[in-house]
Amino acid sequence: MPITRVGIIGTGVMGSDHARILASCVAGAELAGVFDVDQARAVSLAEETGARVFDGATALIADQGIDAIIVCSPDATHSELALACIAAGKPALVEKPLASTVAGAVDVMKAETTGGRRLIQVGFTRRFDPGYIAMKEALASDRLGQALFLHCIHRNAVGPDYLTSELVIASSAGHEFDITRFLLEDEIVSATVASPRASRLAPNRQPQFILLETASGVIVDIEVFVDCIYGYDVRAELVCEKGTVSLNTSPATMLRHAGYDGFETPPDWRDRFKHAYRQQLQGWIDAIHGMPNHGASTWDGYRSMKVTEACLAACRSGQKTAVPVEEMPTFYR
Ligand code: ISE
Repeated sequence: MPITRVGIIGTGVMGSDHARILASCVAGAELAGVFDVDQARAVSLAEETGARVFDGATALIADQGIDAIIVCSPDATHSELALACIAAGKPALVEKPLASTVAGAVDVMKAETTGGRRLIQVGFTRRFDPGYIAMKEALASDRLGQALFLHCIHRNAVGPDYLTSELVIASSAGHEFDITRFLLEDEIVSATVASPRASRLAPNRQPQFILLETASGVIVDIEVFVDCIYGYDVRAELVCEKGTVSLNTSPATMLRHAGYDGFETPPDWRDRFKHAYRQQLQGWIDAIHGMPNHGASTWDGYRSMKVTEACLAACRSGQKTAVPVEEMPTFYR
């Protein structure tokens, strides 16, 4: 089996998680290099995993000992690093969002199309979650009839300080935009956003309630609340003509202890989507080795950015904002 030597740019929460998954349970890959602007953080991960420490993202991408790259640096650097990977002709798994603006996503799409090779996979991990996959299969089986509503809830225990109300849309709600497109195989055509008052425990950003319409006429509502305190809670229910299908949020075991009866809510997404993160990395490596790629493409990253920008405009205007539909380029079919 060929071995792909992977380099990771950004060794914070997600970079370290990917590194540990790669080092422990992905076949056909090895973690070969890491870079972080905080060198001490990169060194500590390198000591744990045996990877080499690089002193710059450019050096890591160009190095002959690195075959493929995972980009986990701050969101604002994603598109620039994706462009550098394309220029070097190396596959990259780029954490979501693909870019911080639609223009940035367009640049990546143009470069990839011009290069003539699909090199970028966007880290929309939920596409690898068994729950969402089962929802998609239930809809496709036609037992339920056509979809009418998709209800989504996205709650984090405590969001990081840098997450503003606006960044929450790209960073958190972006997952919901992508999973809507994945589940319904439909495009989002409009967005409206309303916000309640801020929680007194997180006065610097507001929760969001996003209402989307799809081209075929499905209504999608999304609650995004990144400061719910009690844990990581992601839910989805698809309401169709003859029934519904929803994510089962309870884990395999229930706990009864000291007056408590129920299941524990995971602290964050790494635990909740543990299986999906592994499948995503294995799928990415398998695709590099020639298997079909089931991950989100640059086109998917671009369409999510279009919805993000429409939501930002809707926040400012208080109006429903259109997301013009475009035909998917043949290159991405
Ligand atoms: C984070 O980047 C994620 O990917 C999580 O899934 C999401 O819940 C969180 O809000 C984001 O900041």
